[in-house]
Amino acid sequence: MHITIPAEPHPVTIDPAATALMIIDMQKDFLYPAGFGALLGNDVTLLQRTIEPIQQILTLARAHGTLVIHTREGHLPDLSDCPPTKRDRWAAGTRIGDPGPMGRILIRGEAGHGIIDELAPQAGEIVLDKPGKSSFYATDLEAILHQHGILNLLVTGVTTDVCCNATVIAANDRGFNAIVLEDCVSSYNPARHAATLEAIKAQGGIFGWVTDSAAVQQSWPT
Ligand code: C5J
Repeated sequence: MHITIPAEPHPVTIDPAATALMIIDMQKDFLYPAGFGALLGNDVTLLQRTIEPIQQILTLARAHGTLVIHTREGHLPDLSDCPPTKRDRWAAGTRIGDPGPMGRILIRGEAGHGIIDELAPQAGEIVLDKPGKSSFYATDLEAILHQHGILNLLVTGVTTDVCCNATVIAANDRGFNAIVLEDCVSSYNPARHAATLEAIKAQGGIFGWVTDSAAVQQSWPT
């Protein structure tokens, strides 16, 4: 059975059974006022507006047995999976692995690396640790999606312009349909958020589609 979701640049027709919900990097360090993102001077309330619509889509996915994949950006404590180029461009005190307000910055197992309480994964849901911005880089994501017969990704999370965008572009190159829910993604910078969504849906959907949580909820089979 297929459904058609209103979207830009045009409606997208998908099989819900071949669709996964991706919740990208909804981590305490990015979203909580006591986290690393806030320490850098970012307004985390811009990101927090995604929490409620993602909760709604997550509830829908759980009710229908849709594959849910939570990702976390982070590195091993010894930084062996962190290229020096990714670390050294930042000022001391704000680099990956430096002590931050919620533990070592972007290090697996630290408090700030964890997924926010509001979207805590349930047993059986995939939690994918990724050392890069793209969810496909140095992870088993592509194999997992093929294993579950997934062709379509509902993309949610943060940030629109960085890890969501990198994942959408990589998904498109690998033959997956990326459908971004605009109220479920956000950036510390509204202009970059808007520009990224514009680029994704440009040229007839060069990287994918843009829709919102209401359109998905109304289209999903009951
Ligand atoms: C960033 C992300 N912005 N999850 N990470 O460094 O978008």
